[in-house]
Amino acid sequence: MSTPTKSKSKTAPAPAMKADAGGTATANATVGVGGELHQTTTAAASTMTTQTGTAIADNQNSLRAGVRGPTLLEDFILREKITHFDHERIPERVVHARGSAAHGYFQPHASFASMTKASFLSDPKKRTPIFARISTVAGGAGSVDLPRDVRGFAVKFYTDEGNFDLVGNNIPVFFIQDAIKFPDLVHAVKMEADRAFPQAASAHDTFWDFVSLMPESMHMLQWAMSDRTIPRSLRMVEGFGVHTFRLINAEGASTFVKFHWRPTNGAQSVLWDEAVKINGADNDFHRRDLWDAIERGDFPSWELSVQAFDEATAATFDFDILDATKLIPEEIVPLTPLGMMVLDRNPDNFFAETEQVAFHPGNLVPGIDVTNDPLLQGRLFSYVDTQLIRLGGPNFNQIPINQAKGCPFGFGRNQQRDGHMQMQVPKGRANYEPNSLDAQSPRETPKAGYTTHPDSHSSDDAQRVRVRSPSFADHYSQARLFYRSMTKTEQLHMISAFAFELGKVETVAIRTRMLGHLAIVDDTLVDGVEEMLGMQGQRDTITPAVKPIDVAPSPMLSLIKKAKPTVTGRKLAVVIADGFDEAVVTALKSAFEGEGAAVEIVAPKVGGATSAAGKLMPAQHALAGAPSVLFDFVAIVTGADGGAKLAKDPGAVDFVRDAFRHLKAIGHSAGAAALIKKAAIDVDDAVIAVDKAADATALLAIAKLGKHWPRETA
Ligand code: HDE
Repeated sequence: MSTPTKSKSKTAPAPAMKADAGGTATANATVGVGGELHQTTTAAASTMTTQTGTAIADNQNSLRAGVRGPTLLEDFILREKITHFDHERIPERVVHARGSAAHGYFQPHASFASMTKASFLSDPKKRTPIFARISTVAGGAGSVDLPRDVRGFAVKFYTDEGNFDLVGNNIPVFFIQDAIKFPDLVHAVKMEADRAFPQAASAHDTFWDFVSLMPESMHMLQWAMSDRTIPRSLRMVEGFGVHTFRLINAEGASTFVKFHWRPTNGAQSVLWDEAVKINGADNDFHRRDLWDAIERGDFPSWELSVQAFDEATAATFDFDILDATKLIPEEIVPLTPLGMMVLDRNPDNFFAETEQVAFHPGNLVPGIDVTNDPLLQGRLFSYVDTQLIRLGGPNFNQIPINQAKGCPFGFGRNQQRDGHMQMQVPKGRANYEPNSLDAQSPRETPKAGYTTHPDSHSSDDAQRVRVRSPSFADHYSQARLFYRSMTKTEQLHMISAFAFELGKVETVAIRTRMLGHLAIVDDTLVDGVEEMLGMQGQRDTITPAVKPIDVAPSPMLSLIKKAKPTVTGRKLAVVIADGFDEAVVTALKSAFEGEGAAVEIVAPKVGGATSAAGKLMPAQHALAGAPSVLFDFVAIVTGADGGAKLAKDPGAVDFVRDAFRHLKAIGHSAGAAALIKKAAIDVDDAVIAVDKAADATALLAIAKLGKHWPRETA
C-alpha cells in the first residue's frame, strides 16, 4: 500500500479556541470537516500519546489511501486505539455485578487489644484507609438500583498489617447453609436460563421453585420480603458480616463475634410502589445519591460493632453459631461498638477502582480468624478463583485498588512470580524459599505472622463425611422470630411482597408449596398471603424436620421501631411556580439544610420560575424529570397563577398524588390549592400550609417523623 500524502484541505481552517487554565474551551469555534471542534494544545494540556509514548498528531482521522480512499491497515494508531476499546470490558461479577463504592477511613473508638491483636483496632488515634462497595446481588452491571434484592456490603481495610476484607450483606443471615448450594441459588434467582428474563428480580418461577424446596431459606426469605431489600439509600443500609468470626488477642484467647455496621443516618427503606417508580425515573438512584452526598460533603458513616460471646454462651443458644441462616438477637448479646467508618471520597475512576476491586473473605490480618461455618469455608475458595477469570490472571492484587497499601508490603513480598500482567520486576536468582543465595529475600516471621486459631470443633480423628449437622435442622423458629418482631405495618409490607412475588409465579404447585412453608411460620402471614393471592385453603401440608419453637420477639430487628426522628441525609423538593414567595423558599432551605437535609428546587421548566417580586429563581430540575419519588418530602410554593397552571399539568398532579401515596410530608402554599384539589388527596396531619416563612419549621417537624404511617392504614 502506498503512503498517501496528507491533504492540506483535510479540515476547514481551525480557529484557536480560547481555553481556560483547565483546558476547557470557552469561545465559539468552527467545526472541522470531520465534525470536531478544534482545540489547540495549551501549556496546561498534556501531550496525547500512544500506549508506548509516541506523540499523536491527529486523533480525528484514520490513515487512508487518498482523501476518499480506504483505511490503511498500517495505521497502528487507529488499530491500537480500537483494539484497546474492543477489550474494555471484563466479565462482570457473577453475583453483585452492580455496585457503587467510595473511599474513606475507619477509626476505632478505643483500644480493643483485650479482644484482638489486630493493630487497626488497637489505637483510637489510628485511621485506617478503607474502600467500601455496596451492591445488588442478582442483576447485571447495567440493571436498576432498586430491585427487591439483598445488598452486598463489602469493606476493604488497608491496615498497617495487610488488607482485611469484611465482605458482608445488608441482611444478617443467608439463604443457604452450605456453599455447595450457592451456584444453584444464584442460577435460580438470576434470569431464567432459556429466556434471559426477568432481570434483577426474584419474582419468577425458578427462584421460588428452588427456595420452596430448600426450607433452610425460610428465615432469609422473611428478610428478603421485608422493607430491608428496598432501601432508601445506600447510606441508609445496615451491614452484617453474617458468619460467626473469631477475634484473637495477643495471648491467643479467642472471642466469637458477629460483625454489624449501623448507618449514622439511620436505616430506612422506600415503599414497593416507590421503588418501582424510582427505577423508571432514575435507575441510578442509589449510585447518584451516594456520589452526590459525598460530593456535597455530606459524608456517610457507619458504626462498626460486634456481638462478642464465648464458647459457653454459644452452647446456650438453641441454634448453631456455625449456621449462617441464624442470628443472635441483640437483646441476648448486645452490640459492642468498635469504631466509625466514614466515606469521604468518590472514586477517581469507576472501572479502575469499583470494578476492579477484588474482595476476599480470606484477606485476614493477625487477630481476626474464620470459623467452620460451611458457607464461609466455601467462600474462602470462591473469591480468589472468581478474580482469576474476572481480572484475567493471578496478579490482580497488584492492581492499585487491591494493593496492600496500608502496610510496607504493598505488592506483597514473597517468591510468587510471573503470570499475566506481572507489574513488578523482581531481581535476583532466588525465586524459591528457603534459599541461601539471597540474604535479602523474604522469610517467615513466626511470631508476628498470621497464625490460625486451633479449633476445638475439628479433631485429628474426625471422619470425612458429607452431612449437615443436626444442629442446623430448625428452619422455621427464626423465620417466625423475624416476622413477629415487625410492626403491623412492616408485616403488611411482607405479606404484600410475598403475594406480589408468588403472584408472578406461573406454576401453581410452587405457590401452594410456599404457602405450606408460610403456614409453619405464622398464621397471620399465610392467611394474608393466601387472601391477597385469592388462594385460600390451597396450601400444602409440610411437616418440618424439627418442630419450631416460639422465641421472644427482637424489637431491634424492626426498622420502624428503631427509627429516630431526623431529616439528616434526606431530600426536600421545593416545587416553585410563577408568583411564589421567595421568603418561604429561603426559610424552607435554611430550616432543612440546617438539619443536614438537601433541598432541591423543581420548576415547570428548568430555567426556573418568577417570584411574586418579579425575580427569576433557577431550578435544579424540570418537573417532568423530577417526580416526587426522588425526594423524601415535598413543598409546593407558588402564586395563584403558577398554581392554576400546575393544576393543569398531569405531571404536577402525579407529583402530589405520589407524594401522598408514598406517605411523605407535604407542604403547600395557598396558591397551590387548585393543584391539591385536583390531586384529590385526603388531607391529613402531614399535609400542611406553608404560606409564610414561619411555616417552614412546622413542615420540618413533620418531616422528621419520616413516613406518615397512619396514612397507609387509613
Ligand atoms: Fe459472595 N461472592 N458468595 N456472598 N459476595 C462474590 O466474588 C460466594 C455470600 C458477597 O463488592 C463473588 O468478586 C459463594 C454471602 C459480596 O466486589 C463470588 C458464596 C455473603 C460480594 C462469591 C457466597 C456474600 C460477593 C462474585 C456461598 C454475605 C461482592 C464476584 C458460600 C456474607 C463483593 C466476586 C464486591 C461476591 C462467591 C455467599 C457477600 C463468586 C461461593 C453469605 C458483598 O466469589
